[in-house]
Amino acid sequence: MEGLTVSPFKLVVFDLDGTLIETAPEISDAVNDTLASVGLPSVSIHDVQRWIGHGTFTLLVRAVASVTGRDVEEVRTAADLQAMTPLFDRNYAARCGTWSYPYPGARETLDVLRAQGVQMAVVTNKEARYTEAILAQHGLSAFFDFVVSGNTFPARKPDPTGVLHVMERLGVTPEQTLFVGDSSIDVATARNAGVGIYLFSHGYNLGQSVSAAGADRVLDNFDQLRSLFTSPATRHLQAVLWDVDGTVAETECEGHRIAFNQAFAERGLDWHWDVDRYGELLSVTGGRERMLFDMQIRADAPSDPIERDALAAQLHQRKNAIYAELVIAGAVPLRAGVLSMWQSCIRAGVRLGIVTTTSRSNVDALLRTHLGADWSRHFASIVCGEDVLKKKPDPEAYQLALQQLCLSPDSVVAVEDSPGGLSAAKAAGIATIVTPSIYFADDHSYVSAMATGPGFHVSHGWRLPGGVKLRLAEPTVYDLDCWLCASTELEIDCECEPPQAARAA
Ligand code: XBP
Ligand code: MG
Repeated sequence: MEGLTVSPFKLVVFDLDGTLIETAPEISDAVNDTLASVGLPSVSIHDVQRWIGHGTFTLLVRAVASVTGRDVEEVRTAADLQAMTPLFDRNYAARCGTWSYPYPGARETLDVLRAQGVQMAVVTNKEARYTEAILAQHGLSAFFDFVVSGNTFPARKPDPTGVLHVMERLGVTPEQTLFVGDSSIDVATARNAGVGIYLFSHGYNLGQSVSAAGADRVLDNFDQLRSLFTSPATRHLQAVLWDVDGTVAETECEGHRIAFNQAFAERGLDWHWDVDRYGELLSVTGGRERMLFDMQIRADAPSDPIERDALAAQLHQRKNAIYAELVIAGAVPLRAGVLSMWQSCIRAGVRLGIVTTTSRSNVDALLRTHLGADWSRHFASIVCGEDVLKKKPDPEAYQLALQQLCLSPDSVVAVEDSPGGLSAAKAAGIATIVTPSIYFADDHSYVSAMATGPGFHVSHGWRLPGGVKLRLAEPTVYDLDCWLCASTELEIDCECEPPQAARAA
C-alpha cells in the first residue's frame, strides 16, 4: 500500500459565515432594518442565506435589487445604494452578536486544534469591521493567527491571495494546509491556492447543494472535523476488523465458485454449482463444510463418512489452489473504496484486522495480489478459518482477534457483507458495518448493524439503525469513529426507551 504516511495539517483556514458562525439571522435583521428605513419591503432569511458569500455590500445590493426589481449591476453603482451603506453599517453594528452563534462543537474543535499545535486563520469576504466584531462578540478572536477579511487585500475570495498570504507568513506548504468552508467560493479559493478543501453542510453555499460543490469532503458537523485532529489515544475507535469474502472483495461467484466447479471437473465428477445454487450454499460457511453439505443430496458421493471427508478435503485443497491462480490472474478485484478506507485508518492510527473463516491461503493470495508480498504488515491481527474451532456465525474468530489486539469490543468496528458475518461480530459484542455483497444484497436482516451501505466508495445509500438515512460524503475512518460513539450512546439509551432513530422507523 503506497502513500500511507501523510503529514497532518499544520494550518487550518476557516471561512466565517456559515462555517464557524451561523450569522444569517442577524444579517437578515440588519438588511431588513435598512430596507425598512428607506420604505422598502423586507426580504426572507432564506434569500439572505443565498446571498451570503461575496461580502455584505454585495448582499445589500442583491437585497435592494430583489425587492425593487432593478438590475443588480445598476443597483451596485446607484446613488441610493451609496446612501444606504452607512445605514446598513449602523444597523449591522447594532445587530452584530444578537442572533448569531458559533456552530455546535466549533469552540471545542478550535480548542483541540490549538492543543495539537495546529495554526489557524480566518479568510472571509466579510468586511473587516464586521469580522472583527463578530469574532470578538463570540470570544473566538484569540484562536486565530491571522484574520483576512474582504477588504484586507484588493482581491477577495475566490482569489487565493488571502490564503497564500497566511501560508507564506506561517511558513506552511499547500499540502500542510486545509481550508474549511461552506460554499463553492471556498472550493474555488482552495483550488486556486492549491490546498485541500472540506465543506460543512450546515452552511449556506449560495443556496445550492453542498454535495455538488466539488469539495474533498463534506462534513456534517464539527465532531467530524475534530476527530481528524484527535490523537488515537483519545479516540473511541481503535481498530477496524474486516471480513474478507464478500466484504473486501466479491470472491464468491467469480472466484470460489469457479474454482470449486473446476476442481469437481478435474476429479471427473459431474457436479456443477450454478450461480443460484452457490448462493443457497453460502448459508454454509467454510468450503469443505459446504461440499459435505451438498454431498448429502449427491447419489454419487461416497456413502462412507470417512471417504466423504477425505474427498472433501482433497477437493478443497485443489479448489484453493485454483482459486489462488484465479486471484493472482486478476479475476477478483478489491471492492471499491476498501483500499482508501484502509489507508484512511492507517493514517489515523486506527489498526486493521482480518477476521475471516476462509482458508489462510485464500487471504494470502488475494491480499498479496492487491497489496504486495508484505501485505500482512498492515494488519495487526489476522484470524483465518484454520485458527478457530467454530466458523462464523460463531463469534470465536472475532473473540480471538480482540484477544490478539488486547482490545475490548466497544473500541472496535467490524465490517461484514452477510447476515452470518453480522451475527458473528454482534455475538462478540462488536458494532458492525454491513456492506452487503452481491449474494446478500437483497437480505434485509441487517437491523442490528451500526450502519449499512452499498460500499465505502459512495456517499448515498448509507443508513443507521431504524432506516435513518445519512447525509455525508464517502465515509472515512472519522465517520466510523462518530458512528461508534453514537451507537454506544444509542445502546445506553436503549435500556430505558427506544432511540429516536428506531422510533422514526
Ligand atoms: C467465507 C466462507 C468461505 C469461502 C470459501 O465466509 O464462507 O467458506 O466461501 O473459503 P466469511 P474456504 O466471509 O464469513 O469469512 O473454501 O477457504 O472456506
Ligand atoms: Mg463474508
